[in-house]
Amino acid sequence: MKLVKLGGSIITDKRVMRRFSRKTAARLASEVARAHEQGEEMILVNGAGSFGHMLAREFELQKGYSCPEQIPAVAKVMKDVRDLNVRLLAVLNEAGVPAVSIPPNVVIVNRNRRIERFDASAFRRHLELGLVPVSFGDVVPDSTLGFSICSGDQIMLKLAQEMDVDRAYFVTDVDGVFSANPSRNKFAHLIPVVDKTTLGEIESTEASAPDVTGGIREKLWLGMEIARHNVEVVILNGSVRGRLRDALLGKEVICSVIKRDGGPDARGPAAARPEKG
Ligand code: IP8
Repeated sequence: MKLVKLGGSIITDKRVMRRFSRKTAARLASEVARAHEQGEEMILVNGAGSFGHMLAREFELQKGYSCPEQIPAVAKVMKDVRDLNVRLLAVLNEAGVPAVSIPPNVVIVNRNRRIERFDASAFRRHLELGLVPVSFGDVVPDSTLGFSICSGDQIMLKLAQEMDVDRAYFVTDVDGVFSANPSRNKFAHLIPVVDKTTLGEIESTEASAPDVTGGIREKLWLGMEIARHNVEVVILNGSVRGRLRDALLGKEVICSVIKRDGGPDARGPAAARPEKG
């Protein structure tokens, strides 16, 4: 099975509150559809982008409950991220992907910001019917903090632990993991194979304030954890037409890869070649 996370930076305009990048999302949906036609099971996850991070940061929702004023903000963020997920479902269904929503707040309970309970059967039941489950970064109940944020990346990790996953694709708006921010540092270069040693060399590549769910290091740490479950992690640029489709179909694409277990079967430097099927 393949997992695909469509990041908030690619399906929303992160600078403008609640702006859905419909055209890009529709194109990516058609690329997912091409891969889905091949018959492989898929689970999708979408990030929150400007439908979640801005308001969550303003009300410090990532810290958990601190005052009653947060509660209307919790409801608002949960409505907004649900709205984004439904918009994504619409373009996926239009493209021919039988996508259904799995809302995190009903299948996940956190404990101190980490997933404590996860109902994988909700995903399995839909997969058995030939549907494509789509979950998303959300606010969820938290047994110590009242509520907290569960990122799409954390859901990807949980799915890698619980399901029979071969590859996990992270679709962003850059070619992969860079040594530094390429728009600010002319010496920045793409890191084709990311492992624990390269992690220490990566300068923060955040364009602005980091997401409430953490910066590049937190995201890469989660990527390494996913790889420890015998899953190859591919980080690629969804703003380049056809790149996600080609990667899903097993073609060579420009990207960064975290090898299974960060291990010895490291392949080719400038591009990754995911195996067919
Ligand atoms: O965009 C964040 O999910 P992410 C969810 O996958 C909220 O990190 C509510 C900000």
